[in-house]
Amino acid sequence: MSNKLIITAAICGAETTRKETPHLPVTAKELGDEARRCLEAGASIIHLHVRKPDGTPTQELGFFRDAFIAIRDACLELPIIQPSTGGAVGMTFDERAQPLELCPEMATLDCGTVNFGDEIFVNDLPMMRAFADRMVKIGTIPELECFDLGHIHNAEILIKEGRLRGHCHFDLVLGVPGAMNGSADSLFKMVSSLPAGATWTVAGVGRFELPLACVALGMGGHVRVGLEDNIFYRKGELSKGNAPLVERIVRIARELGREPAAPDEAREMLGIAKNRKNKIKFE
Ligand code: KMH
Ligand code: ZN
Repeated sequence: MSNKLIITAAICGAETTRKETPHLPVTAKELGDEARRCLEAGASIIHLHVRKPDGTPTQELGFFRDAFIAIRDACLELPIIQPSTGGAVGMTFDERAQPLELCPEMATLDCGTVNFGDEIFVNDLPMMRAFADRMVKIGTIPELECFDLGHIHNAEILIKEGRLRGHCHFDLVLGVPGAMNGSADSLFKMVSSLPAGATWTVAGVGRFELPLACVALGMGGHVRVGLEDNIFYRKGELSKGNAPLVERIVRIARELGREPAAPDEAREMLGIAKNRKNKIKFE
């Protein structure tokens, strides 16, 4: 089993605004350039949301296609482009599913309804089943996003129903107000509840991003950082983009004897065939 570290860069998100940070990439060109900087810094997965020019979150296919092309054209080596099927709170299944038209190598599959700040992010089981079936049909690997302990058990329902076969990769998102908090104890509980053989990434929200990443590095997990989850480099200091957050994780990981995985190494660790990228529908 590889000791390498898969770093996901969540470069844009649906909630972070340009008002909060001027470093947020919004246009396809900005997303492409930001993905290149993150790849060069050591990320192998780009978790992707897209925006309209005024910054409004959207799941429209055209915006995703433009961003996919911009990322492909900007990067020397193609990272795993992982579009969100979560979108923004309040979007319908049909809206959210649009990026699957591009046959991505990987996409998020949100594993349960959850309080999301003052709002509710709805992911009922019928919706989860529909996303899982669509992804299996087109050969897209789901990243099972869990915001709470019960979400892992929801994913297990999909596994028991035979909807998810093969390797499972989880993204444990901790620190969303209203969901599982950002303590190390929460991470331990989540990890000890995962099905045998699963791999996992931690995404700590806000001030929990760095400490949870450090815990995950020591536990053998993988790490997600980026302006979707956290806009600060340190207290009171905005991160000048996503790459400085990736670079810091690489420095810490190397001290612990963990090298960042290149995209093809990450593909192998996640059970994505090397030539699967040829099936992405860029045009
Ligand atoms: N924007 C959040 C409501 C995902 O990407 O799948 C949902 C989200 C999860 O970001
Ligand atoms: Zn997301």
